[in-house]
Amino acid sequence: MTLEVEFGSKTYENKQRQKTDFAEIALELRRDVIKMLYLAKSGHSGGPLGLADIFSVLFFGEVMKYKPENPMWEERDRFILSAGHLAPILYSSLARAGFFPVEELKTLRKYGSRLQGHPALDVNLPGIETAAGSLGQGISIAVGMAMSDKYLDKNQRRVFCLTGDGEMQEGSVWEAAMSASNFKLDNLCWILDNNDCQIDGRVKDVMSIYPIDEKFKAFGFEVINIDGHNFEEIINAFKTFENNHKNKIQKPTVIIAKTFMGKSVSFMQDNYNWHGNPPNEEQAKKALEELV
Ligand SMILES: Cc1ncc(C[n+]2csc(CCOP(=O)(O)OP(=O)(O)O)c2C)c(N)n1
Repeated sequence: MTLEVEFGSKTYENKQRQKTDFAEIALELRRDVIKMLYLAKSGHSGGPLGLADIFSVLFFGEVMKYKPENPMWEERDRFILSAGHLAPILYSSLARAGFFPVEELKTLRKYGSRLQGHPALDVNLPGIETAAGSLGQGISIAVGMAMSDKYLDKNQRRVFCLTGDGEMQEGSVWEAAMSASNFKLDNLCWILDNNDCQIDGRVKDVMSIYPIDEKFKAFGFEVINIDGHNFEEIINAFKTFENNHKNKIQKPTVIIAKTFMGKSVSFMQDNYNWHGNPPNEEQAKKALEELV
């Protein structure tokens, strides 16, 4: 019997929540990721699963300001997914936040879909601020946005940007880091997904980026190290960034989040072979059985 996949239509408000609420949302996001990847038959499973806890707080815990019914609201904070291949977790979060119908998640990577394998701009998917996928570029775009907010428009908006840890091997990210610090971008929150996995191995074995917190400190960042699966630590990290911005500390903030690729699916967790593969039917069934 083939696996029947339904997404339902449940959406969640962006508001202050208890840890148990975040756990419930993160579970829904992880289930979405498995269903989307199974239907798409291609794409990245591991990274998106590892980010569900952080995204549940970022999008549904009143961290970012946004209005799903008015995606281009002038006062919104912007989120840039520099590691564009992690798109499934962003699409799931945007759909569950009400930016577009949850049902559309089943079109991931299909011909003509607005949910391309990497975020695209020309498909006009609400909530997408820039195209991404060529690693190392999104963070520079985020720096440019933060500069224009702080110095040209002089507004109170913030820019949140997520890079992968393998992505840190791209030279351009370090130009972005140097610029963010040079231009005192206290409105920039850089989130580093530190799962120590990349496409073909452990980050420390392919080309080590460590000690990564010392490098960011040397570049002039306010550095916050967290367990990216501990809701209290995630919530506190974003609060610290909020205060850093309010207090105009004149430094960018980086949250270095220790995560597991494939988190919560036993046969995917901490296994880099799941960087860029979808589950087959049997694997999707098993994953969904575990994600309850
Ligand atoms: C400039 C560029 N080079 C190579 C790739 C191919 N690529 C996509 S994801 C990836 C690995 C990225 O590793 P990481 O940022 O750690 O992501 P994770 O494995 O945790 O999903 C590579 C090499 C790309 N998208 N862009």
